[in-house]
Amino acid sequence: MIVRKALTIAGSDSGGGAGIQADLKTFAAMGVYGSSVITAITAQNTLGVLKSAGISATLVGEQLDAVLSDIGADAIKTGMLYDDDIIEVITNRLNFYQIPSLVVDPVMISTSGDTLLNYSGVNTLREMLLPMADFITPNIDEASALCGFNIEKERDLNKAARELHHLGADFVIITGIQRDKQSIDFCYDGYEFRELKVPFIDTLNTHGTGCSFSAALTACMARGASPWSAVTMAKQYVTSGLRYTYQVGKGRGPLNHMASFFPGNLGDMNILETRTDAFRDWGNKPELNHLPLLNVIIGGPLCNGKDYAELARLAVKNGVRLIQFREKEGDTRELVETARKMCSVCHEYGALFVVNDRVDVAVASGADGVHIGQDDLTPQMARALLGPEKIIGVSAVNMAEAEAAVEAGADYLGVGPVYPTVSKECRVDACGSGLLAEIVARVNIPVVAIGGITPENTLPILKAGASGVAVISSILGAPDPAQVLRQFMTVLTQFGYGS
Ligand code: TZP
Ligand code: MG
Repeated sequence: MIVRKALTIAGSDSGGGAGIQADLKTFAAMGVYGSSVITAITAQNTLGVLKSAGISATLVGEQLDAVLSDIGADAIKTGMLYDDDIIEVITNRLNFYQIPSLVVDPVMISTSGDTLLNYSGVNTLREMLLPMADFITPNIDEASALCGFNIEKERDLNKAARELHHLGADFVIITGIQRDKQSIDFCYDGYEFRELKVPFIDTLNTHGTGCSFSAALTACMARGASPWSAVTMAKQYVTSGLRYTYQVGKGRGPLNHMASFFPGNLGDMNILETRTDAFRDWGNKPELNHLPLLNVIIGGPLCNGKDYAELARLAVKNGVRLIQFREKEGDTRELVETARKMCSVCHEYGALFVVNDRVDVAVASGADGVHIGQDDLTPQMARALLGPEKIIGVSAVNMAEAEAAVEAGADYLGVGPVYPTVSKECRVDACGSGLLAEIVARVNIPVVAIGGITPENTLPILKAGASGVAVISSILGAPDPAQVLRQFMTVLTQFGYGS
């Protein structure tokens, strides 16, 4: 199980839109495990902060020890820190635990005008915490306070970003700039300045935007993203949240932290990408183990009149580790029914079961994944729909398609037709083992060869480096399929199957 972990050190917002609550929601939506160290409690709602009180610095330190000595964190963010005593404890602890990535959101004053960090806290933050920061995400006012001069003109942004970098933050993001109907974050990584722009979303419900941005950035860093792509993804996350905000309370409501899931409009590229990214490489994805793999594809005219679940049983009993259900005709309900039975047979024997083309049938039958082609849903769409724990196989006929599929998040490739086939009208001629070998050398996921494969012609394919073969007619069209299955297994065993 690969689950990355993020920790937020911040204040509690009883209204749930900002602070610790926003951070934890954001971590969850971005697919990382979230923990929290509370520095202050605010009595707060969408109208403002009614009262706040700091937690004792000792107890803040104890919370940090509790989390970091056990759970750990791949990235940490700080938000409302309340006072200088708390900042001191935090910097001491963070020095001790050596966290890979630290995002400092130098929260000072709430949008409603309430003080969230005491006066001497600003100096302590600048002197102690800033030098440790991998990122700092101030708005214009906070950047001005830290730099000691007012940012008034565009060119002051450069100066401020340089100054914050000089003070020790590796990557500076001055947030919340509004110009020409665009929302702009001004970024500086010590090498170049870039403006990150998205269309300005005109909504009053912006409570928690800053917290959520820095939390999303932290989540992306915890997942191992590069700094620039982490900033881009974080901006995308907040933009979707603002586009699908809803009214909570009588004042400025929060962005919709769960926009990727609810209302979850996957037609929105922002949401699609946020959700796909959140699911990428995460969770208990079933492994294509026992390589090289014999992948039997069940469905189509050769199966007419036969019981698909029994065909699957025959295959998995003879050592097949991956069954694909490929049926181009039929009612959806019947397909789901058949898929469920096949799936349960496969699982009984520890084999994997994927469905061709139909992501809906795969979800409804509890399949381990889908196998999709170039005309089907994109791999990103499939990932967004299936979640993190499923296998996505993609068909490719050339290098460009193979590389694009890997980039799009495929878990394995089906490459072919390697030999001439009658089971499918293919877009290209048989490619032989040459192209197969080139693709295998270029991509870092398993490649399964397909098209006209028999026990007799399997050896060159395995020698070309394929992780397995996918077969229809030489097995389903044989008078004695079990015998052909055994012949395949003999060849695969020579190539390490079962050892
Ligand atoms: N994709 C490329 S070739 C092919 C598919 C689905 C058909 C493979 O079937 P057979 O009968 O094993 O050649
Ligand atoms: Mg297809």
